[in-house]
Amino acid sequence: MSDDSGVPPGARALEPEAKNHLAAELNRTRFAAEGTFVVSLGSAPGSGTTTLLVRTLEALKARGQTLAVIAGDQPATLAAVPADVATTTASRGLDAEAIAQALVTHPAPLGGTLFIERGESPRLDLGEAKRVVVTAVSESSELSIKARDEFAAADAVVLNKIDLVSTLGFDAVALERNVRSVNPTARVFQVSGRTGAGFDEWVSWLEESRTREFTAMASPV
Ligand SMILES: Nc1nc2c(ncn2[C@@H]2O[C@H](COP(=O)(O)OP(=O)(O)OP(=O)(O)O)[C@@H](O)[C@H]2O)c(=O)[nH]1
Ligand SMILES: [Mg+2]
Repeated sequence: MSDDSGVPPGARALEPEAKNHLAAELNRTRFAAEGTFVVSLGSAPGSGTTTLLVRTLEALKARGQTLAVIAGDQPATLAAVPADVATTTASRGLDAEAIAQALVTHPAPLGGTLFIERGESPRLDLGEAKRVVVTAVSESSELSIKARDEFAAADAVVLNKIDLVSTLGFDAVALERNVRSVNPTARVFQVSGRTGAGFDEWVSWLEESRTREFTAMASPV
């Protein structure tokens, strides 16, 4: 069948959302086949994400993991991560296809963990296993309308710079309550990328999630 344009419906260009969905599914299939656990980190500028990521990489490296990073438009991250962690930037807007393109030249570590630093990129499915939102006590405990979607879609929320909580008088209870109002199930971690406080719990969650992901891959229901 064709409409007035004479173009069969199946031959039309996909809407960007559908196109991203397809690319994300392809990424997911690839990650499952290669046993790569993929975590994306979204955050507002200055949340301490680079510091958090570097410390997280060091902790996972010490636990014997193979790691890689795709930094969206975050060149500072490339300079900061340990030299033996493979890093690259995504060539254009951070969507699922950009991730697939980055993986052509920088394959994800087989059986390892790949972090994607999303920054403030729009909330798109990249094919990741876990979506994490990083916020900091230097920001507001109220969630902006824009941020609400991000928090609602997160598997975990990391409240960073917890070493400054009393200095800045930040209300961590209010933040957690606000997160819960849009997302009752997300894990919430309070950490300091500077001092390492809270890292045991956060890094253990990453490891446990990775193990669960592989177990789920090995025995699909
Ligand atoms: N007190 C404290 N400061 C931190 C912590 N983490 C990062 N910082 C400081 O916060 C500033 C920003 O840190 P980055 O790690 O570059 O943060 P970012 O979110 O990657 O920043 P951009 O990529 O520039 O948006 C730096 O001055 C860090 O030293 C923390 O846990 N506690
Ligand atoms: Mg950064």
